[in-house]
Order: sequence, then C-alpha cells, then structure tokens
Amino acid sequence: MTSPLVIAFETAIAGGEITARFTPSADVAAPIWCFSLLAPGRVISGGHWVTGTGGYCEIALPDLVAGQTHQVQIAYDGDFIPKNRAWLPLGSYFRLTGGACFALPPMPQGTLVADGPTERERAPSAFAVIPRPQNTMWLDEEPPVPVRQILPHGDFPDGIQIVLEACALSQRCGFGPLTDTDGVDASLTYDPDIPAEGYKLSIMSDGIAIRASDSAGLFYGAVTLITLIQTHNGLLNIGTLEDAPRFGWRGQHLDCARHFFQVETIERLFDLMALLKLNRFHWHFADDEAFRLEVDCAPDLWRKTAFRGEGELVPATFGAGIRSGGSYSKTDVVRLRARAKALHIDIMPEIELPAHALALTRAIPGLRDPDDNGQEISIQGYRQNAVNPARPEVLAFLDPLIAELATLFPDSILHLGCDELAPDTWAGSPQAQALCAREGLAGRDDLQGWFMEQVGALTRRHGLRPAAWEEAAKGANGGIGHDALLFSWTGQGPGIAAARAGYDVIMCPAQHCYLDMAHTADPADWGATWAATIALEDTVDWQVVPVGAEDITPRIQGIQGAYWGEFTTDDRQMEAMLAPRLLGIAQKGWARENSLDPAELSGFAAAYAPLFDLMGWQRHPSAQKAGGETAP
Ligand code: TNX
Repeated sequence: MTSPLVIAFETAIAGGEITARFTPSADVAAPIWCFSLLAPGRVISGGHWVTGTGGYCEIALPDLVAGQTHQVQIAYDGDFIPKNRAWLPLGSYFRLTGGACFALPPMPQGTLVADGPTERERAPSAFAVIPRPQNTMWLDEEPPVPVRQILPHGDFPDGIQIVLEACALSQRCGFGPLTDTDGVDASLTYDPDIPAEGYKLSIMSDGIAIRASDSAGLFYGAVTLITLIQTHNGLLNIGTLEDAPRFGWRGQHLDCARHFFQVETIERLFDLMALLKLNRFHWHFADDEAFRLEVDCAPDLWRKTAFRGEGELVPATFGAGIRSGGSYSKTDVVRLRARAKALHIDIMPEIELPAHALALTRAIPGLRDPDDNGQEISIQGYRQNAVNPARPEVLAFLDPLIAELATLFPDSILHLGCDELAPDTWAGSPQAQALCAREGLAGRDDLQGWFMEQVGALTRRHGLRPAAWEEAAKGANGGIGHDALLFSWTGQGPGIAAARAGYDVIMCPAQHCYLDMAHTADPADWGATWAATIALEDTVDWQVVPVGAEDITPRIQGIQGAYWGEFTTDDRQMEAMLAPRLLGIAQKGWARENSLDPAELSGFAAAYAPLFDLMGWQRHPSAQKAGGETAP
C-alpha cells in the first residue's frame, strides 16, 4: 500500500515578490499549480506561465522530487506590491498529469482577531450605546436600577410583537431573553410627536417606558434597552433618552458574489445590523465571478456560474480552489426577507451592469457583439466582462430578469451596478459604434449613460426604483435618470457632483466605509489597502455632508458600509473586518455630525467587546489595544 501524497506548502511575501515552496512526500510529475492572486501576476522563476484569467494563474512546474523543496517566485504585474497576507496566493491546487486535482493546504487567512473573552469595561457614558443617542438626561445622584428583563404592555399597535422580535434578537445574540413575566414593568406608548424611527426611552425607579410613532422606533427603543442591559451589566442609570436618526438610509453591503456567504451568515449580519440600528442591506450577489440568484427566467445563468473552478465557466478566481460556490434559492430570499423585515431592514438586491459581468457574458454570449475586437481589460484583469448596449439580447434578457426581481423584492430598490467600466470598452464593437453614430453619443461614458437610462426606465416600468454606483451619472444625457439613487464610493466628490445634478445620494466613500480595507498597515494584518487602511476612528472621522457642500444636504439620504469578498474564503473572515468598525458606520449613519469625538469610539468599542463575544462574533484587536479609554 502506498501512503497518501502529502505536500508541504508555504508562501511568503518578501521584497515585493511572493515565494512559494513545495515539498512533496512522493514524486509528482510536472504538476500545474493553479491559484489566484488579487490581480494579474507573472512568474519570475521556478515554473512557466500557462494561462490565467484576472488574478487566476496556472503555472507549470517541473517534476517534483520526494522530500525536495521546489521554490517558485511570482510577482504581481506592474508595480503592485503585496501589502499583507491578503495578497498571498489563494485556493492553491495542483492539476496532475491526466487531469486529477490535488488541493494544497490553505494559507492562514483572515485578519488579526482579538483574544476573548473580554473583561467588561466601565461603560464609557451614562448610556453606553452606539449610535450615540441624540438627547440624554440622567439623574446621577439616583442609584441605578437593576433591569434584566421587562414585562411589556401598553397601547402601541402590535407593540408586544415588536418587543418580542427584539427579545428574539437578544436571545440569538446570546444576551438572554428581554421579556419575562417577572420582568420590570414596561409601558409601550404610541406618541405621534416622536419623529420617524425615533423613540423616547425612560428608565425610572419603578419601570421602563418606551414611546414611538412607528414600529421601527419602538423596536429601536427596545434595541437600546437590550444594549444598555449588556453595556451596564444590568444596572441602568435613571434618566431618559430621546433619539431619532439623522438619515433614513443606514446601510451595509455584503459581496456574496466573490465569496458565497451562507444564508445563516447573512442572518447573523442582520442581527448585528439591527443591534446597531442599520436598516438597509445591499445584497451584492452578482459580479464577474458569479450570478447567484436562482431566477426562473435564466436558469442556465446561475447553474453555470454559481460554482467556479475546474471545468466551470469561470475558473478558480479569488480563492475558489478546485471548485466552490453556491446559489440562493427563492426560499432563501423569502427567509431572508422575513428575517430582515422583523429587524426593520430592507434588502436592496444588486445586478451588475454593464461591466463586472463576466459571469453573464460567459453564460449568455449573445450579450456581447461577436465582432467586438477590443482588447480592454477590467481593473481586476478580466477581458470581455461588459455587456453590449447595442445588442437587443441585453434588454431581452433584462426585461424578464427585472420582472422576476420585482416579484421577489416587491417595492424595493434595484441596484443596477455600473462601476468600473474598463477604458475603451465597446471601442472595438461595430454594433456599439453604429449605435453611437445613430444616437449622437461621443464615447464610452455617453454610451454607458444611454444604456443605464434604458435599464433605469425598464426598472421603473417593473415598479422598482433604480440605484447604481456613482458612475451612472456620467454621460452627455445626464446618466441613468434623476430618480435613481447613486452610491458615491471612490470618495465624496462624485456624490457631491451627482447631488448637485439632482440625484439622491448615499455616501459610502471607500476611505471610510470599505470594511474590506485592512485596519492597519501591519503586514501581518489582512485586507485591501487601495483606498486606505481604515482604523476604527477613521470610520467616523469624516463629514457625511462636507463643509462647503451644505447645499446638497437634502439630497444625501444616508451612508453605507461595504464588505467586498475578493480574499474571503471563509464566512467568518468577515467578522473581524466588521467588528468593531461597524460601530463607526452605525454612528455616522444615525447621529448628528460631531456628536462623538473620533477618539471616544474606542471606549465604546471596549464596552461592546463583551457583546461581540456573546454573539460569537470575532473582532479585530486594534480597538482592544486602544480600549479602556473612556469618554468623559
Ligand atoms: C471596487 S466599489 C469595486 C469592487 C471591488 C472593491 C474592492 C465598487 C463599486 N467596485 O468591485 O470589490 O473595489 O475594495
């Protein structure tokens, strides 16, 4: 009997290059090393390049000899220097002679994680809750009252049901039940004078009172209560909190295209969002690498692209390994929508057009002009990843797709994508050039704007409001159409310009809101750095409406955090990228400008650490180092 093949495999970054070392337990005849980088790469020594797609590479190695170490040097193309472990090769495997595949051991991935459990810090304020409530008043001469559970009653319509949802949230978070027949008396009162989503929470020596004018407000009052019970260890200060959000849109995005996140993980994210009063989930399930929604109108689309790797339409980009992926069924959608609704979260699905659409163009080749001889390459190294606006097939594909999305997500906003179209896209397409001549369009941006206007109109016809990334405002015709909601991601400048042009805008500048960015510049850390490294305080150290741009105030609908999944290979890797930084996103989306000094946030992060621990939610240690600082 022969013992199974074992290959010791290590990778390291040094001097801007990546070294990989392979030591097999038995001879391996000329394997092909398949793996992915975050962007296109090249071989320097130890093998020769065979093929690649984007950051996915196949490198032919010589015969490997049992017990001997073979070394390969690779580098990113251009002047791209790997900054931390996220840039190491991901999803490595060997394709052996004859075609069988052999998975190599995975590299340690994920950001630094704080050691738990954490000692409870003294709460950093009388009411330690993020977002920081607008107005608080407390009687510091009165002794705090013990509250662990409440017994709710009162005239608020469906008030008990709403509090029971908060109770279920508390239990799922590991905080214990909020309601109990032995609990402290808690009256729930309808009060039309309280602003939308706002609440007034009174903590008295003989009971609790929550007043609100809508169900979200009552829910948030209860959420504040379950938070205070944790951050103050069941001893609440006597006083009142009057609170209401600055913005109606307080979002978090999750890239489920690059990495397939389980439905349970998305539900866990919803719980954290609800705890922080975030109310919009931007569900990014389509991108170059996959289209993951199981739509009836295009079954081949998700069947052919939900998984990627060996033998699939999309190769093993972004850590896919030999084969991995998944799709979301309609049952999943119903389940997620129900949970989101209970937590006062709206879901905004996204389909990506016209670029970031390699999965579409591979599954449905008719979406491109067959005579397009353009050589354009997308930012992530893909060719032919944009659909062609001149092809009637495109709207013929989108019409039933958007109709189906309108039944799955009724009354919602549909995000149409529209980011990062490669320079010179469609320049090599005779059909696109003919369309430009016919419509008087001068170039790529005009054509993209024209296309987005068509798709925006289609979206409206199906009863959904269109949304898109900031680029959808480009083009001679003014872009997608002013009723669309635009997301300003490269910074705030495009959002300001779009708002001045008449668009409603969500501010999600990557420099402050992209939680796939590394927390620190430490090479042992993990994450992207193209926009910035984002420390906890950076998430609040900016102005949503910048000074000098006060004129756009009515157009700014809110803010949103993002988590992109290029280097994520396991659902849990998202956790310590969001925690504790999501506190800052929540603070920024809810509270007035300057209501929290950025330096104070670490004190709140310390107060929330035990909550994350109870939730089983990993968190980054950087805030722990700064922890202990308490606000006045
Ligand atoms: C830019 S944000 C992208 C995404 C990447 C992200 C990585 C945006 C609209 N496009 O495709 O995943 O950067 O940070």
